[in-house]
Amino acid sequence: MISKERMEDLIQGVEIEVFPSIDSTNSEAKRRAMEGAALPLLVCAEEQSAGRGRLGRSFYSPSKSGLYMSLAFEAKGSMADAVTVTSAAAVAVAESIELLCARDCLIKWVNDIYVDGRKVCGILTEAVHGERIVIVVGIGINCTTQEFPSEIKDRAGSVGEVDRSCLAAAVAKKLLYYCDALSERKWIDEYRRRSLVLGEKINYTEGGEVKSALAVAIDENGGLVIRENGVERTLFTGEITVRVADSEF
Ligand code: BT5
Repeated sequence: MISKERMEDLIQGVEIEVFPSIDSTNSEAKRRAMEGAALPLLVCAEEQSAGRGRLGRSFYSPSKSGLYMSLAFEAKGSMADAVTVTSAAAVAVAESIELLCARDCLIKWVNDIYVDGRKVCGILTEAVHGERIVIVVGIGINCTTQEFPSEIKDRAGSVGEVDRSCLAAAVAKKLLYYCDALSERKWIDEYRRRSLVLGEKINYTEGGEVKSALAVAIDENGGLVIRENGVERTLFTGEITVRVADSEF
């Protein structure tokens, strides 16, 4: 069970809500943010009936075998910094899984965490614009899930037995630490070190067209610098789907 009390012992100064079931923790965090909830706010659920990925995709969120969490906090600093939140979250998740599950993690630009060649976590960052700008970082980690729907069963994996309350608190703590000083990019070297795409030939889809390029660097903002026909450019958003060429990633 995910325990609110256990998390409150492990992390101070964060409002915490735990639901047995909810449509999406990101949707709930956004609703709360719009209602003026105190921040930072951590919303966790044992299962999601409408877990969301990017671009309208869904995130499989079965009961009690995963950690589905959203951390909402007020955006400080420039929006250039805000776009780096997803990469900060990827490092916070990778470090927490390595610490608590003893599994090595790789990060597939920009928002997927892989263990043993399988996606174990996805991250969805959204924002609520009102009197304050609130960033909502949604994180889904497969812990003990064994059976996946047929469309993802060859690509999805799990991190194994773990105290999900501890994992949630560890991720939230690290993410808040990194985001408290976003401009310092404290996580960027750890992001680069775990990159699955650096130095690889990739295929990316942009505007419905599949293109090939070489991934040459991750810049200071977490952008992916690619070389295509001798010309370098930087991919910024997670709205682009990247695949390492000739592999399952
Ligand atoms: C993501 O999108 O991977 C972001 C997922 C974010 C989920 C969290 S859970 C808490 C919070 N509340 C929400 O409603 N969402 C967030 P994307 O990169 O677009 O990947 C989606 C794709 O990953 C799907 O189209 C599937 O191919 C695959 N997928 C779906 N469920 C998966 C799972 N449980 N494990 C691994 N892969 C999955």
